[in-house]
Amino acid sequence: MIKLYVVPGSNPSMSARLALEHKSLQYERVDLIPTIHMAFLRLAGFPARTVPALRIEGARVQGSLAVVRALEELRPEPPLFPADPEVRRRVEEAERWGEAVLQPIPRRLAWWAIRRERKALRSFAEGATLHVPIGLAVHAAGPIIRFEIRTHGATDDRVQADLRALPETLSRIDDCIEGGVIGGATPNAADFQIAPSVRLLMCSEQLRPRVAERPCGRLAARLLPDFPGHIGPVLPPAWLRG
Ligand SMILES: N[C@@H](CCC(=O)N[C@@H](CS)C(=O)NCC(=O)O)C(=O)O
Repeated sequence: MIKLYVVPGSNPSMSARLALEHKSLQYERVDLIPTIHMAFLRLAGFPARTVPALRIEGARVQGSLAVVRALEELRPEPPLFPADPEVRRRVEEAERWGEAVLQPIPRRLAWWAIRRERKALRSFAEGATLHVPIGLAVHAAGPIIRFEIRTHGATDDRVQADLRALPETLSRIDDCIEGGVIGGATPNAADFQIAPSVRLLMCSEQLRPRVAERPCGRLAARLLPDFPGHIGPVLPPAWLRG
């Protein structure tokens, strides 16, 4: 049995889920509480502390890029990468950018926002099985939120800089769609890496109107119609000007 360890609202966890579904692989999803998940994964024998983490035929695989490649090896059809080497190179380049540059942006934004609006945490847990009453988890989440903010460097300055660069970031994704690297009829590994991050941005009611009608917003909504999570208007309006 394949087991996928995730954290609710985690964008790379969603990348792994999309890849498993693309391959029509049966799997058990284990929802973990953020921060606690790090100790849990170590106890479960994983070498690192991040989700997504996958147990597959006795092996342990961690990191969204590695998970996708393990699934491709396990079940080559339908593929997650194009057969043409040049097209594949472009897909892998977009996927790497999605993982290294794009992925941390909505993660920082979400933790920054959750600190100001605790009920957002509850909204991300919708549909997850956490084995603790959600009201209690949210009530006791102060230390978790502070830890996650430190871990991911979700400072005011950083979030403001992310927002200033957002038009450029979204344009880069729209260019990938325009160039046919992502957004095709059959999604590839770069679609699955990038779409969850765009969709997580769209959980912010202030950012959603800036994203939803763009090609990247439409792609994210198509691939992830049911992504949970709602962040209210916590961003200072001055950060959104420009
Ligand atoms: N870029 C990696 C990182 C994944 C990552 O940072 N996951 C977060 C949850 S969204 C996590 O587990 N954070 C704990 C930590 O950074 O120690 C990937 O794509 O798998």
